[in-house]
Amino acid sequence: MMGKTRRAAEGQDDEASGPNGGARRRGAAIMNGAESLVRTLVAGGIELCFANPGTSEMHFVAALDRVEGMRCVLGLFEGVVTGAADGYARMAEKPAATLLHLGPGLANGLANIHNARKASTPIVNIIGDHATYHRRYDAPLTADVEGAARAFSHWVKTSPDAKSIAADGAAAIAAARTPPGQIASLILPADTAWNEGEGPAPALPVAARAKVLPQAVEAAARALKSGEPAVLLMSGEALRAKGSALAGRIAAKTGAKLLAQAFNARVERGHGCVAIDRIPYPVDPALALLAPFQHYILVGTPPPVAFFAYPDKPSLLAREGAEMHVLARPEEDALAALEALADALGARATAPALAPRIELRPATGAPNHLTLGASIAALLPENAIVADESVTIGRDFFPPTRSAAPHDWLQNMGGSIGFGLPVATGAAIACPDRKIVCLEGDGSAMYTIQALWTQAREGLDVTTVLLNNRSYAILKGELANVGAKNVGRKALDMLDLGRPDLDFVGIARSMGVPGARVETMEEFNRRFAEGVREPGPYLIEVMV
Ligand SMILES: Cc1ncc(C[n+]2csc(CCOP(=O)(O)OP(=O)(O)O)c2C)c(N)n1
Repeated sequence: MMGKTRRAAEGQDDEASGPNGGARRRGAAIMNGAESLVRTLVAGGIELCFANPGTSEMHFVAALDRVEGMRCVLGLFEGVVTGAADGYARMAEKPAATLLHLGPGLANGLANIHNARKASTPIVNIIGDHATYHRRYDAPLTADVEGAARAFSHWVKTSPDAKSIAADGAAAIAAARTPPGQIASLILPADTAWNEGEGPAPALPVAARAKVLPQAVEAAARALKSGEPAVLLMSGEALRAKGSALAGRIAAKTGAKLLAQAFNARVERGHGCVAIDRIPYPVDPALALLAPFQHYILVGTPPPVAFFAYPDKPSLLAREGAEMHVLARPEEDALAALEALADALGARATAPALAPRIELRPATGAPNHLTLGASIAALLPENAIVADESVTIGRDFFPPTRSAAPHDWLQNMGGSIGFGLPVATGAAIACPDRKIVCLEGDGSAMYTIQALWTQAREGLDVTTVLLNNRSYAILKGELANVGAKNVGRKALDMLDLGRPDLDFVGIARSMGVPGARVETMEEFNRRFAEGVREPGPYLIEVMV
């Protein structure tokens, strides 16, 4: 340190870096890196930041008050923050930002980042880190943030200094918006935030979805005209109303079956829409359903794969020798591809089969997978958004809701539970004029139950149907499916949520969300109708 102060040795002797860590220059108001970044986000169309901040993000938080146009929503656990960003972007059709606290904050949020990534949801993660010169000392919160982010992101960068952060922010937004939607993780060291920045950077252009090659359309048309059994397997944009209407025309013209993957990011459905069944989650029914098909026209999705491997069962669900024809890859323009395919088949004017508008009656008696499905179908309000983490009980909800009032159905494509409540929260912020119905397993709920607090604080219009079966029911089935032998008390205890029983009405109340427990379908119908009629968050605990 000879001849140099400690501050100079640490690279802090910059006139823009004040003793209180704030950017300043004698006589002139300047903008620090954090504010440059927030303004860049707003310029790039990001209006929402889901946050759980810490010391290293304080300059970003402070900048929020100086910048118009950025709403910031607090989540009390990072899994709520990242899941809400997923739900928001699915419905707003543009990314939100998250604000996460160093490696551990990111780690807490990664499971729902994983789910968003599998759903091709765009998110811009801003992850605070120690000041660049502080990292070498291995202070308590030091971790390999880039390493952790890389495993779950399409784009990762540590912004090296305050002069770079705005341009890096613009690059992160462009990366997130790259079709079909990506995870961009921008790491913001504390001194990058507090030193003098360059001011905001303008938004970068984003490539539109690429058009598919004519050969892809021709091959699909040939397969559909072959007379051999064919299925259009769809995901992504193809499951929105425009896509399914086109697919419906193609199916009506050619006799092809329409199917969606078992789990999908967003399906527009209900009466008046083309109804598209999903591949079942259990392997045997999936194999049985798919056994007849020789040709798969893949629209924005890979070939069908079993969720898990099981002894003596195949990983791939299509029959052996089935032919795969990629009409559109996930990042390509599936709607234009379906239009071109409809034209090639002369199907543009063929009337699709639409889910009929029929009188649906709420069920009575004991709550179970069938009665709940019937009541939800009958009582779902028009234009609702369903965030579905109903796990085993909800496996049969899809068919009866085919003729429900038109709605969007959001599912977990990443399989990491703790998804439903945060996604419902984000969707409610994206669509304040729509009712959100969250179908939630009790086991899954306990991962990110704090989302209820955010719903209460923000006054969000979410009715949660909490399916309380006091168990990880799905895993009881899986125990048998994987061939586990000599299952005893210790194993079964790992799948049981009793002792003590959870009281979800009490939990919800403690976080500002009113609720009611129901034991019969008659009570459910009354409470559900109430929940969807009244604005604001509400929870119905269904004992099943
Ligand atoms: C992050 C994560 N941890 C564990 C699991 C394994 N898992 C899958 S479903 C499940 C239980 C779900 O329980 P619940 O929501 O009550 O639905 P149920 O099975 O009772 O229908 C568990 C623990 C998982 N998928 N993701």
